[in-house]
Amino acid sequence: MSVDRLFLGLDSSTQGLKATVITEDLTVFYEAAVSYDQDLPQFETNGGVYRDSDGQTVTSPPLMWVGALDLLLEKMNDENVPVSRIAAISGSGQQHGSVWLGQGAESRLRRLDAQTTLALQLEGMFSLERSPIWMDSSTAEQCQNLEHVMGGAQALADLTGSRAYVRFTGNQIAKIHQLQAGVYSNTERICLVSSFMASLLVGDVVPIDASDGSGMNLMDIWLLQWSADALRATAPGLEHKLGPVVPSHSVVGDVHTYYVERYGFSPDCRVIAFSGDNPNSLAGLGLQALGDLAISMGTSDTMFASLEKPKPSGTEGNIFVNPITPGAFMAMIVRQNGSLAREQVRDNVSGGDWDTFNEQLESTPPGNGGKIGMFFLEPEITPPIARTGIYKFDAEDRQVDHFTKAEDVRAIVEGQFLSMRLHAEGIGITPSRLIATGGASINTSILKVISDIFGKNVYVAERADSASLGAAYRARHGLACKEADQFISFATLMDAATPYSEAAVPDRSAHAAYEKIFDRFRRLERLLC
Ligand code: ADP
Ligand code: XUL
Repeated sequence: MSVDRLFLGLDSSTQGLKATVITEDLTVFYEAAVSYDQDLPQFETNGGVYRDSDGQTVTSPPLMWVGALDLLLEKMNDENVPVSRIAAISGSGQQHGSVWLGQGAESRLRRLDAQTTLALQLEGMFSLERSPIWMDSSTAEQCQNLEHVMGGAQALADLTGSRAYVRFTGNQIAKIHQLQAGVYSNTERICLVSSFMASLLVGDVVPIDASDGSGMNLMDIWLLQWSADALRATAPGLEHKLGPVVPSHSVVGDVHTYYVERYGFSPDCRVIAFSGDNPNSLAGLGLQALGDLAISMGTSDTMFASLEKPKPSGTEGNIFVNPITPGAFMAMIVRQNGSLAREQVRDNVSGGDWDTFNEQLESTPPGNGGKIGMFFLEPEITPPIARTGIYKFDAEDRQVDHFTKAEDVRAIVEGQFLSMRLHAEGIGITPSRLIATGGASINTSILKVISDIFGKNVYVAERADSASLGAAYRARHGLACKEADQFISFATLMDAATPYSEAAVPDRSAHAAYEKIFDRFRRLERLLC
């Protein structure tokens, strides 16, 4: 009865947990979402996170992620989703975040009881009640040390795909080992957000996949295994706490009886290794053609592309193992000041309304009359800027205090995507077309600016949630590989996926306006680094 089978993709992101269910022919059957701030208010997060007063430490409670899974599955039951037909599940996690499981956690996971909620059963299981997440920038010291021990930033990048990054899990682990030695020694296992969510479903600690594992500064991206040197430079006994690395298409187990008895899942429902949200977005967009550059505008803004022969940079960007094509890679650039920074400007000058924001954007000329703005409301990843601030320059490069409201709107959007273009070029990405995804990709006024800045067409997928959709595709793909007992090309399965539609085309004179200010932008940005 293969026509009746369904596949579930989850996305455990910064602000919430999403689900996308697809049919065998890749049609979206059902979607749902849980918002941490709204649906789990008892955790008192803001945008899903806690920001410490030091301006650097950013964490989230893993018990909230656990609670969100039950809420989402209850919703699916309430809305009569035929979960018994779900043949496989995969998922995305916000990258780099770590979940610290205390002694006895593995046996607690194995003993899950369908009579009561996950949160009630797993409370107290964590050796760290607040997990460091990707927005954390408190590990500069550990990064310096890792690069030093590994022979410099370029040597570390050549091995792990990235120079040392403050958000990368290995550096977060080193910090906890140094500052909270008791926590470290009481920790039975360390998961990524992705492998943790998969572990909840299987009822056992499951392996980290090679693609999300590339975001830790710990894995040899060529051999797809932990680097003994990087582990040693990070913390003692780490290999055992991390467990093995597996290819992204691996089956990591079947759903635990908890889900069979409580929600009606089939006991044969397989769980395919979860991965990072950006790798899964690449899968969701079916991004394999050279020259296709994805721009994902979720909480962070990211840019990524598939590539075969990467040259990791000791200064910027990240190389990850490709989640869908064995032997291939993906290049990525991340801007922390993405949607949340745009939202802050929208709230300050557009009355909190995207339509007003768009009217203001469209009322100003491309290039903003020479005015350039850089909004670092949070410490920035690309370019690396630790101190927050808003910098505004007039057409003569003089720093000024004020723009008009409409100029502010144009300045933030232009500043964000001029910087993206600059750094994409920095890691050798020259796109022939752009594919936009993530929450802000429904905003065509923003897409128009992006198209003009790059001078390329912008396309959008039918669904903005490419991370949960990509996870559903990977569930389908992982099961197909398992059933064939060999690797099957992802592309052959994707034939049925909906192609992109054109959302913006560049205007020649607007593009020329950006060409004119590009070098100025580069120079001004460099002054701030
Ligand atoms: P994540 O997966 O990181 O939680 P999403 O991909 O769901 O994030 O994107 C959420 C973001 O989308 C919100 O923070 C919001 O700023 C942005 N967004 C939603 N609608 C619009 C819009 N019309 N214009 C611009 N941005 C939008
Ligand atoms: C990627 C990164 C962010 C998170 C957001 O390196 O830090 O895009 O994955 O969920």
